[in-house]
Amino acid sequence: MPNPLYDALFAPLIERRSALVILPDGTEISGDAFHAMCARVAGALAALGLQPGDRMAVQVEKSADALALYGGAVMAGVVFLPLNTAYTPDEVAYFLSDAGAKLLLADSAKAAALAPVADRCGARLMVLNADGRGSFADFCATVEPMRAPADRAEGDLAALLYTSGTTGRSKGAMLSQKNLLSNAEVLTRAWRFTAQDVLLHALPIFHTHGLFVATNIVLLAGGAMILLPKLDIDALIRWMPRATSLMGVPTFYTRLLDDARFTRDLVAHMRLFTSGSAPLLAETHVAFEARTGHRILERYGMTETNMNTSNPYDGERRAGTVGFPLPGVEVKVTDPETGATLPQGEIGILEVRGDNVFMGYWQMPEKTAAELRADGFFITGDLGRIDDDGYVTIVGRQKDLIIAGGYNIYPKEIELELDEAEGVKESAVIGVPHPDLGEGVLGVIVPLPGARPDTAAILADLGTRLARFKVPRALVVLPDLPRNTMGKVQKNLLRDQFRDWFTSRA
Ligand code: MLC
Ligand code: AMP
Repeated sequence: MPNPLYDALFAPLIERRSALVILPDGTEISGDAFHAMCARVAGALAALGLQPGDRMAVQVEKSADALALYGGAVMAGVVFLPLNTAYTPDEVAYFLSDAGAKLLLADSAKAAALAPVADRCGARLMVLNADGRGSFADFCATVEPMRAPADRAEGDLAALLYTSGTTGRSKGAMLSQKNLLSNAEVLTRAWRFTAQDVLLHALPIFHTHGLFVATNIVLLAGGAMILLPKLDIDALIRWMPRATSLMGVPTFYTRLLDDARFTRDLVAHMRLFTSGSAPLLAETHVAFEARTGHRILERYGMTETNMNTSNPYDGERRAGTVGFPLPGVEVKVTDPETGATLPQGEIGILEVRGDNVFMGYWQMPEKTAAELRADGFFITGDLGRIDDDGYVTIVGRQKDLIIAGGYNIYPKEIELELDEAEGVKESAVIGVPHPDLGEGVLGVIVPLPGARPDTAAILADLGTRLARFKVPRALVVLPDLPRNTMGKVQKNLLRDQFRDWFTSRA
């Protein structure tokens, strides 16, 4: 039975005896062994009663077993819903109920806190730890591995990835098999991945970058990956002589450059470094080339669209730009007010169309209609321009969004919480330059008359409800917020005022 994503990415593993996954301790998992892990997961999902199209939420630490959950879901036709391990039980509750997930897999450390949440949302909770143990693993050991994959078509939903919204409510981006497969094919060719490649995989596997870009390309090319649980510069340096490629967010590259062991000799075996998810400073690009002789290949993507543009593999990788539209992807720049296409060179909203663009937001037809035009163009909310040579440059964002270390943080979600805090009249959350994360989150609060808000207590309380990476690193108290004549908070003035907040404290 056809299942295009499984057929292209996972079926070829059955015949493969060479290493697909290399673990930090040097253990190798061959392609066929990894396929067996996926088939067991698929068998378990079916035995638990999950049907093709049902959603499975996963909040587990990164491991080969965690990656096999993705393969198992694809094989069983179950929709994969990965969740940031930093999300609090409150946050997980929203995703579970919104998606109507039938199953939640979590680490044992979180199971107690998640049990009532799963219960409330009607999801079955099972445990999978990073060491491969837990009730789900035990169950997998008792079932028959799935033999033939579930029948799926290109247009069927493969994954649901939540992205926060400017109104504070997260939206589930529906990604079809075709969205994922077409992008993997395009990127594998564009970046020349082959069976000889060994990717240093240090990104989280709950986002597009680490889950789809990194993993799908390695699977499609028949290459291997060194699977590190997280960014660990010592491990990167240790493994680099064995690898051919690294995909990272800009923080990967600034941290590597901060380490004297990162030298031209160390990267002698590497052929490609890519960067994305957040802007790479031109100075990082230049410093990286001076140190290593390699020009980082910067590309631009989104959860909703997978990858849209990329600097060329051959040809000039231009610092400060995100390169050209990928084959099969159309990019245009439009007027934010009218939606009319602007002449080349002018700044406007980037819109993209292609097989990479998602199917819409899960059960949110109005939001889908507002961002995905009837003709297939997706309104990214990124501001950019296309120069005479065709290079796309992102100059800013129309959406009120902070990107810290490659994680998206929507100020509105935090402001809604801060506004409720004791002694707070109103708040504004801004992103200002951060030496390590690109942008850091800063909260500005205005006290109620006569109140003296306890900022430390407010931040501690926020951390119980919001993932730690969203919690402002500091709260500044101001008598009022700057507003324009329409009454809108002028965040640009706040960003100017606090521009040096993190850099001066580094
Ligand atoms: C960790 N922390 C962060 C953070 N990561 N704070 C803000 N932003 C981040 N990105 C906080 C933790 O909450 C914790 O705070 C403290 O930093 C230490 O945590 P850590 O886990 O030890 O951090 P570290 O390992 O150093 O992680 C930093 C990082 C990581 C940059 C390596 O965040 C990372 O791997 N980012 C990649 C994100 C990514 O893959 N994005 C792709 C999205 S897809 P406290 O308070 O507890 O001390 C996409 C589309 C596309 O955007 O184009 O790719
Ligand atoms: P996410 O919703 O997590 O997928 O984040 C997508 C957003 O990340 C995009 O809309 C951009 O704002 C940003 N982004 C991704 N790649 C780049 C890049 N190379 N340069 C600047 N911003 C980027």
